Amino acid sequence: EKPRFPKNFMWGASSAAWQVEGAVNEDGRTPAIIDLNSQTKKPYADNSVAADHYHHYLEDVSLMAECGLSSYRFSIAWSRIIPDESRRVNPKGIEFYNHLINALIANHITPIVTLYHYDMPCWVDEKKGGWSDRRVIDEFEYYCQVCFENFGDRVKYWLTLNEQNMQIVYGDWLGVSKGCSDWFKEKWKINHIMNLCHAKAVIACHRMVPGGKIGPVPGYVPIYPETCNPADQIAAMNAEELTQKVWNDFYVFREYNGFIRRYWKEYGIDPDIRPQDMELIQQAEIDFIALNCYRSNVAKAADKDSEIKELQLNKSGKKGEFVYPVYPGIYALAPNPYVQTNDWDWEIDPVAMRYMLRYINDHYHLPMMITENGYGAHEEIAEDGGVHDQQRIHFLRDQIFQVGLAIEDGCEVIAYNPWSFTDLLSTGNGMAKRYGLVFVNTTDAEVRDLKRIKKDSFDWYSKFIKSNGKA
Ligand code: BGP
Repeated sequence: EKPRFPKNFMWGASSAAWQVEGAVNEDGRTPAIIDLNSQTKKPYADNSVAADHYHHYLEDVSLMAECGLSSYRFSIAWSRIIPDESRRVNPKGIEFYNHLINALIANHITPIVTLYHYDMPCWVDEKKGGWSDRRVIDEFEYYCQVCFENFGDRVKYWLTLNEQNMQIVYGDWLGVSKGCSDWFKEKWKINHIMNLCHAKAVIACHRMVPGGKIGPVPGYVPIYPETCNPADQIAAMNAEELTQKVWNDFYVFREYNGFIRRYWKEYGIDPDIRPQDMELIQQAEIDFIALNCYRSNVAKAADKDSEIKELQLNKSGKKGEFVYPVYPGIYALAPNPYVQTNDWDWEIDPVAMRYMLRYINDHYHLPMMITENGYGAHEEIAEDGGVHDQQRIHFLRDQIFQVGLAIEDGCEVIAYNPWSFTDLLSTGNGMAKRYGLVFVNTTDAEVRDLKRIKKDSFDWYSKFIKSNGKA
């Protein structure tokens, strides 16, 4: 017996501006910090073209309609809207997103819009000090207001900062720690500034968007204890706190939890929290939690006198490169012998999806939407001209099944938006790690014809959606 999904459940797909749009120097967009990372440039990727969605958006939206999507989660590029410190609004930037939003709505696809997905404008960084300077808060608030004013008549679902927790946990990976000399301490200062940005966006949305709903987008990785040794359970709880619970508690309860306050004290790394900050944060009541979930982790106890080892992501797509970190006295991560992994050592664990939804529901009692979930793979066009991504079909089917079980468990889930609709740049492997339901014919080294080819997963998802999960 297949689980049932609510009638108005949104079946969608997901993307982010810098990973899909390309056209980085067109129509007044100015550079973003992420453009400068080596991982976004040749030979790793070519973000100046990416999937060229900027020029193919109409074709992409008609493919979404053909697939039967009822939602599309994408992000707005801040530097397309506000290209420099004069704060002038770029009409061409507004126009692009207006056209995209209108095309979606004309096709009965609900837009779900991320305000910030890793593309801090260079001007904010250079002229305002970037994430480590409180001046970013006003700039971000202003940018959000411009978005709400221009798109809030049609966009009702808004997301604040994509994976704020992961931006802090993987500071150097996503460019946030650029220029910091003591990341162990400074990450909490930056995190507090990000929290204030999140709060400003939530408050402005409620003030400016009639019927608007807004929430954060944590990246969630369930953490299982390696054994039933109580010490491993505590280590798993520490890992849960330091990679996600600190953020989720903050968004929902609007204060820093006891764990993090004690942690800051112990290491002498308290961030600068001013009394009016907490007053502001108190007003930022979120409407839902959006969740990105791809995999799970295992934690075990780490001796106080063991050696510290930093986590290293697998950047090659050859199995076995992921380095499990050790944080003495706090936790260490370990492989999971019970689940398979993909070529980047990411655990393939559908039950993680049910675990996440149950966990978030039990702790926070809020509606949830899934804004990312997907299978990254090396892919190419087969001899018959198709792209046969059976593994992605299995992945999505198993994950969605667990979403259904979580709904039966009593979780309120309103949308499922897998990553990604078309192929787009991965954060570290460009087009070498593809996630799309639609293949985009290009590679990192060479821009090809950018033709869109429906993968087998597109047809499967389409049939599945059209039966609202009963197929
Ligand atoms: C999420 C990010 C996305 C995306 C995805 C896949 O954390 O929000 O931007 O890229 O992960 O990760 P990757 O591209 O590294 O495979």
